[in-house]
Amino acid sequence: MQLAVDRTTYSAQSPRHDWTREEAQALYTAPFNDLLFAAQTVHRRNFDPNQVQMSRLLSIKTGGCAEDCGYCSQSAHHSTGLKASKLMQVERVVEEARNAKAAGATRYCMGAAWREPKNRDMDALVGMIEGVKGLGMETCMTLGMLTDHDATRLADAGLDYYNHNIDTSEAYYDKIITTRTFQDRLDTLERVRTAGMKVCCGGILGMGEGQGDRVDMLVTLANLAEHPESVPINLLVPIEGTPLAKVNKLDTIEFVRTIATARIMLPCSYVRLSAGRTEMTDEMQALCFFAGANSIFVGDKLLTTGNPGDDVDGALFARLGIAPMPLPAGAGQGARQGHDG
Ligand code: SAM
Ligand code: DTB
Ligand code: SF4
Repeated sequence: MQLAVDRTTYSAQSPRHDWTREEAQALYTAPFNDLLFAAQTVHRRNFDPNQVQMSRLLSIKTGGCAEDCGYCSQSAHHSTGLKASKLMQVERVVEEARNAKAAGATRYCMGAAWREPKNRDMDALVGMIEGVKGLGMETCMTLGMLTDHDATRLADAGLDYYNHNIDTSEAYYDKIITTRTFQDRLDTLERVRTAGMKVCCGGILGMGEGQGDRVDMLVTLANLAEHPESVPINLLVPIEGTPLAKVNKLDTIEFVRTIATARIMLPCSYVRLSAGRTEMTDEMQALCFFAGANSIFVGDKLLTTGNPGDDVDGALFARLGIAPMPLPAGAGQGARQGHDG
């Protein structure tokens, strides 16, 4: 029987970087069962389908951000009632990472509410990277825009991943953020690559965007010169006091379609079911894992909002027969290990 999803579209052995909008749209809108079958087929070719990678987040610098991202609790442009705080001490960050490791996380992601890091913060950031790596965990940071110099310093300190999301389509970007451009995001992503770090880049669904915006975002990600190793797909967590607080909820099936289409277009990337899991049923998450999501944030807190927590996730994993993914051999050694630069 002929599947509505053309086999040739998803059977390529190596990742493609020449996706057209039409091809991506055809996948996204295919009959749901065909799309999920194709996504699960691609998933099994590249990953253990019953393992999920676990990352843990920490907000190392909270609130008071100069950017005006319409979804964010941490923007100084919105009155969300969030208390701003200074950059955390290195020792406290390493202590938190130690607890996360004990609870099973293999990657530690440190986020700062900055437009970009300042020079005076770089020594502390380097100390955090070195301290967390010393525990044998992979490291990730998300600090806003980077200069070439910042990117090189972070890579030299051994930072494994840099998270920098494009968040939505280029066309919808200025409906959500006006203090920077889509191109600014792409420029930082290129600096991260040039410095030799792995890229974590995805977006947020449910911000009032259309289906075409979700498809276009995936086309941008898939047509980057190298696919991001990690692709976080967040479901908007509505925050009181932000412009997006009252936006209509996204249809669950649209969310799962986006995950499945991402899995097919970015076949070797980890697709992370990121923010918004506290609002998802177990069944929705199960569908997302079937569609190819194979990474989550663990612990009871993301940056400023809640997350299911280890007990709830442990119960879900047990029901689904999913196991935490161990660190691959040699991982957590840093982008520049054994490198002169
Ligand atoms: N300031 C840095 C930046 O914007 O790149 C790093 C921190 S920022 C909070 C990291 C990402 O979190 C954003 O790009 C966005 O994708 C996600 N995020 C922030 N608030 C969110 C919300 N309310 N719901 C879902 N995702 C959110
Ligand atoms: C990403 O894509 N999602 C994470 C991480 N990268 C930094 C952040 C989610 C934040 C959710 C809202 C909050 O907790 O403030
Ligand atoms: Fe600042 Fe990042 Fe929040 Fe935007 S998403 S307001 S840049 S912390």
